[in-house]
Amino acid sequence: MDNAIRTDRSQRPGARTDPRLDWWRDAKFGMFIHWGLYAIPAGVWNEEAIPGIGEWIMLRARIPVAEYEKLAAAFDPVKFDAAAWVSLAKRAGQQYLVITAKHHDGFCLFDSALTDYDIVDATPFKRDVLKELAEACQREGIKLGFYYSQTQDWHHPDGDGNDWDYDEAQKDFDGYIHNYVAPQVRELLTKYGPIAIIWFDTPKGITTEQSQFLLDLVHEIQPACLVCGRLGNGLGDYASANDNHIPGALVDLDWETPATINDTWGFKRDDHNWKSARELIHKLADIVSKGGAYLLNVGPTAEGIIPQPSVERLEAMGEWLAVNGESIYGTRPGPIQGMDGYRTTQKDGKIYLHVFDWPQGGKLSLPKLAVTTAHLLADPSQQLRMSQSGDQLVIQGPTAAPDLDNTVVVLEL
Ligand code: FHN
Repeated sequence: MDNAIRTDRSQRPGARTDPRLDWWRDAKFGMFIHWGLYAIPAGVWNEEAIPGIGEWIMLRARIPVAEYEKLAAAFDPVKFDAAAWVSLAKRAGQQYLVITAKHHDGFCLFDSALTDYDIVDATPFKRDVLKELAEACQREGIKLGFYYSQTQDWHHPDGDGNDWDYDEAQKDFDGYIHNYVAPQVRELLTKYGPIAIIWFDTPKGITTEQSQFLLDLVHEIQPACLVCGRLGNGLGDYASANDNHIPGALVDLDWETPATINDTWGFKRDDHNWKSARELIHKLADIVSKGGAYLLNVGPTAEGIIPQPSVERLEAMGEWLAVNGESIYGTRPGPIQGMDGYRTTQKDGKIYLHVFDWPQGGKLSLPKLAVTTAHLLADPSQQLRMSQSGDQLVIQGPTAAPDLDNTVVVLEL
């Protein structure tokens, strides 16, 4: 067991059998969206670059609520286009989308009756972006999930985390969970159609009773809705790896890695540390070969634009998936694990061998497998020559690398 996978109830006997997760077990690849007021300062406060991830700027710079709140009046993302975001997810080959309905700063991207600190009541934009996204996702057949920060809320006087405006000792956290979080979760689950996932995060000191109460609430309103294991106290429908963490070996659980394309989640002007498309394609294959799902983040700007480097990388992943998606979607971990530079997935009597660095001369040496034929997934018309040598299966592929990112060889059993 990988100790960086946060535990949840899917570790109990019967793990991986709950049919409510069937679609998610096959989906493998989702789009995460971190978007909120923090996109305006974009990592800079009072002309000072604030270190760390962009959406944490309020805490890192200890910005008083009265100051931070003013950002709402300036939040006018006129270039926001729900259809364009969902279309990018589609082009990338992503099957589900999870957006920050409320992050730790407490600002709500939806029209909530519980507060005026939301996009409809507090900004000149006045549009409920979750509603627009829900409609676009419905049209395009993308499953929609909402990220909701259940414990930390730096704006709410009783939420966790803000000790610069509020006295921690005076906080009524249980009241906040029951009278604010719960009704907001109910809004999210009753106003936007079928919701695939509620992605809770940073449980911190939430009690077992409070986590259980939220879990029951979600399942009572929408029984099919999955709850991310970051609800806390070992509760939730699937496990969550630490941010950007990929386990070293197969993990026999339902699990997901949330990850960034650069370093931040929320948009940061100065973060140009972009992973390459090749690296991201490897990470996707690596995660799927170990039984997980990849929830890959974009952080749109304050205008509502997904940064171009993210778009380019996601499109490149989509191009790779358009050819090689059969080796990812609906697969399960393959029989060869732990071989450097190779990953395997499998489905329907086929093993998909992912070759990250094509060997010089095109000769692939694998542990012996009862394989009848081999061909490139990108070119089924050409059978590859195979031979057994000792306890090795040797496959002769083209001498030049067929795909510089990741060549998939199909081995038929
Ligand atoms: O604190 C958050 C962070 O801002 C971001 O939302 C990530 C995404 O997985 N989760 C928390 C840190 O683990």
